[in-house]
Amino acid sequence: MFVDEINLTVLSGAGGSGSVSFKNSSIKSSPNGGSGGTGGSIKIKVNSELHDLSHIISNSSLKAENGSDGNKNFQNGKNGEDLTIEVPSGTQVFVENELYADLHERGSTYNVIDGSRSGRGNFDLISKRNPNPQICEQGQKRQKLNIKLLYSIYSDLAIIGLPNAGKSTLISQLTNSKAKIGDYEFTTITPNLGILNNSDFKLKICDLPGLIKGASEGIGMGNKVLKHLRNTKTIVYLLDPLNEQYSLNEQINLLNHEIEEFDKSLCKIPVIKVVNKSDAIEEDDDSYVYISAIQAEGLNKLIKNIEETYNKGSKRIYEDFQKITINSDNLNISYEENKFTCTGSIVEYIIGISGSSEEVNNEIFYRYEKSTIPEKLQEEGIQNGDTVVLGNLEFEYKK
Ligand SMILES: Nc1nc2c(ncn2[C@@H]2O[C@H](COP(=O)(O)OP(=O)(O)OP(=O)(O)O)[C@@H](O)[C@H]2O)c(=O)[nH]1
Ligand SMILES: [Mg+2]
Repeated sequence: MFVDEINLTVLSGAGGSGSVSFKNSSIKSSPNGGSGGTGGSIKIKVNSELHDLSHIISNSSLKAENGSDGNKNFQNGKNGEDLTIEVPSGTQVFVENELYADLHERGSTYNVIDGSRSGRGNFDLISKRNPNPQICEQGQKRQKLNIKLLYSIYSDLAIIGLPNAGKSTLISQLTNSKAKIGDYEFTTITPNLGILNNSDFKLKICDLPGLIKGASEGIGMGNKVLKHLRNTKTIVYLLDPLNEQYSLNEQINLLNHEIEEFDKSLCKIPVIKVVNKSDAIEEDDDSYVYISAIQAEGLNKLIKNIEETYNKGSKRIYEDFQKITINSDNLNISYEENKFTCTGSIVEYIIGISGSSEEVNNEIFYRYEKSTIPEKLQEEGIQNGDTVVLGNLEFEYKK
């Protein structure tokens, strides 16, 4: 079954924690605790051998490997393996309905979430301020993101029209495609692909499900059809003179309108207006190409027209687009009854320390003072005597 849309939850690997150890354990000198390994990242990579998303399980949770913890004697933890999701070229990545990546190039890789930060061991924490640390950092937890993958087929020519216009009949005549044909509406529910092999001319053709009024708002299979126009070079409007509801002109207006409403940029793709079922009507308008798909009449003329339009059309260039997803340094402050609760990855970093309790507290306050939190708290209107909450730590605010 052809799959062109998938929702997924992805989680980066957690960072490994550092360790506290000493060469001389009786007097706790010469720190030699190793650091944790970084967690694995989540990546999305184009594999041009793929032609849909059916190899990915919808609504599943995909996790990268955790980094392992550091150990005594300078043993650093191993980094977690990245998890790479392979997708066909022509895949878009959405986070909360916002486009984050549009992947076209072979091998192109999008970093959805970086692996979580590792914690340093007491050897890596040696500093002038603390030459003999008895503390280490904990690794950062997994970062989670809900994403949607959307695949749009590449084609040289897409055939669109109202239900029953004869689109599947036409692709079956032009190519090797075995598209299902029926005298009822919505016979086609997923796109059919076929190759037209015409001596020096080879075209990938796509037959799409029928479009109806309101398609751009998702009526019928509307946006599932329209999104496949994103990666096509030429469009055939296949018009049905036997349609009892819409005249030829009304069919053109309907198709133009739905495409424009869905995505204005698709209006630039050259369109050939083809009237099918010429076996059943009089041909009386030069602005159309008349064919009878069922009787294979007028197809050579149509192929010539497609060839000319295709060659004349500006060659569409598909460029990758990528933007960074997770801002790893985030801070949220909530306020209730003189209590300012701070959460986010900055806070996790500040309080993620273990070891000797006195040193842990000193280090937390040192990091807190150096961070942007005091300034942000002032902006939020904190007063002396109010309470600051960082994780499970509460203290009185003093300017
Ligand atoms: N008279 C006549 N009938 C045709 C012609 N082409 C297709 N048909 C008939 O029209 C009906 C619909 O054909 P399909 O090819 O399934 O149409 P479609 O546009 O793919 O339909 P959907 O997938 O439902 O949108 C079938 O009964 C075909 O036999 C033609 O050139 N002349
Ligand atoms: Mg069909």
